[in-house]
Amino acid sequence: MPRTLEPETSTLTERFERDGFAFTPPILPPDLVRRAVERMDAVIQGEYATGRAPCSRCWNPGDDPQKICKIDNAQVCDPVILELISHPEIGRWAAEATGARMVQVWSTQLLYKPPGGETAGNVGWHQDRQYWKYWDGEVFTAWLALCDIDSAIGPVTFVRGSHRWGELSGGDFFGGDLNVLRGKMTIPNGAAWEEVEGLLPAGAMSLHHRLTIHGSGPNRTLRPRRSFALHLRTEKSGRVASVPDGGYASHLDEPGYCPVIYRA
Ligand SMILES: O=C(O)CCC(=O)C(=O)O
Repeated sequence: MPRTLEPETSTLTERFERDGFAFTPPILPPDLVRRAVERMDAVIQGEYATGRAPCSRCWNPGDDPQKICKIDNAQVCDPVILELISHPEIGRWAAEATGARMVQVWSTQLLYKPPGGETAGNVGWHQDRQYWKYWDGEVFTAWLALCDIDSAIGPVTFVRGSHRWGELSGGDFFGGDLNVLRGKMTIPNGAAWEEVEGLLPAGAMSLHHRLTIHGSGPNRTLRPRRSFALHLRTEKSGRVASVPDGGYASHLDEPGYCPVIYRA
């Protein structure tokens, strides 16, 4: 059974290192969250204020309304979304968690989990690293809550300490059956699988390590679950030139695509 974290006295850095994830208080201005929600809906409907399309979309108007909608790099479609993902507080907290001197957004995902409680909205257990072989070193994820995230809405759920288990096979972002996927992931002898839900008020953020196992279940509320996942890099990261990036790490020199959001 997933459980929530008890109140804690440890710092964000200690929690990130110990658990492989950490949560912030609300850090985004409510007005920015409100405007971003409006523009998120426009992008989902295929309306791009800049005239530029996202690099990929896994859901289009007319597709199954129960399915999770994932749109990659929507910051190029709309200046409000760029403003959201560039907010300096995101960089400041990400730097605090990791001790980084520089934080850059290198890719983003708009994630809309529709209400209705169907498993088509699930995100299967996975480690981000399995999709990021073209990076070496410090790359990780910040997940922005654009609405209140409670247990019923299908929060991102993290497996505590799994960032110490190395790279595992069997994970799949698009695998809808969390129990089947869990059975496919062989964890080290003696390790305990402890799930912790990322329960966040709107405007707050979770951070997770590239090896932390995470996924999310159905949205059993009547409200959509709205969020952005930002994939971040620090000065301790580097491209593995021999591994193709599918275009995902090819825009680092474009501030309107991959903004640097923190410098010490
Ligand atoms: O939004 C979710 O449920 C999962 C997001 C995710 O996989 C990520 O942020 O890396």
